[in-house]
Amino acid sequence: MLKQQVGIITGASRGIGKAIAFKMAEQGMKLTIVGSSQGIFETQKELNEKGYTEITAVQADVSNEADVNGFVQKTIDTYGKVDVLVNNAGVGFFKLAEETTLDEWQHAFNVNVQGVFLGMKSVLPHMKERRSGTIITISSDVSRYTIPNGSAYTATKYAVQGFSGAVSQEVREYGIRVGTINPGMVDSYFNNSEQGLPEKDDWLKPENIADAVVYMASAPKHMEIDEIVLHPLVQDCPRI
Ligand code: NJP
Repeated sequence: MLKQQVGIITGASRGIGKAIAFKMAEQGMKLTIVGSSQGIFETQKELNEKGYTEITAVQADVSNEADVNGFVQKTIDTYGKVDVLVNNAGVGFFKLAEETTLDEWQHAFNVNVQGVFLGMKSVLPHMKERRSGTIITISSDVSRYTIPNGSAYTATKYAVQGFSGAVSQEVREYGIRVGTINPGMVDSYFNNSEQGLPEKDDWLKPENIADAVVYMASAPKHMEIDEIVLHPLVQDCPRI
């Protein structure tokens, strides 16, 4: 189903985005992978070593409009189209509201919200012209309910959820699907953590989120999956 399709994955240097890149490459997709650090070229090398050669790596900042337009155009120039955009790049930190600095607040909104806006804004004219496309944003369980000590991060994910829902209503007549994947605790490098720490043994794995992305992207064309919510069993959270 996804074979020969073209995808863009942001935040693929590590963690969830890297797992998504591997799962999509396994499906036979051609990919542009994006990260803000040189780490993105390491992901490309690892994919190439597995035999996945149609991988373009771009070091770019998702909150910068020229960067985003650059990697979208590069994808179209290289592979001729964009079928799937995965807005995965994100930053998280957990602090009381009054201890959050303006710089931290703005950085979180720039990456988590503006990055998603710019990605969608850049691919939508192309997808509308082709009357086809799927946009998947890795949001969060805290886009639907609040937690203490994470107000700024929570606010970004509520914004992403609202934005994605409204865009979905704007573009469905063009055959474009827009959905979110809302995970709970995932064992990645998120929030300056390390991946693979023993205390995170029971958490979701990046591959679990990647499987959900593949499922959403490969749904039949007439079907839109608005949202997938996933939690590790050990995480006690409200039903919504
Ligand atoms: O985090 P991490 P995750 N431009 O830190 C990239 C959401 N989520 O995989 O700077 C471009 O391992 C960064 O690239 P680089 C979360 O909100 C997670 O867990 O090159 N890229 C790296 O590849 C986020 O939206 C949990 O290292 C930028 C990647 O983003 C998504 O899952 C729970 C960038 C971050 O990798 C992936 O996060 C939840 C920029 N300006 C939601 N800034 C969880 N892990 O528990 C960062 O509910 N990146």
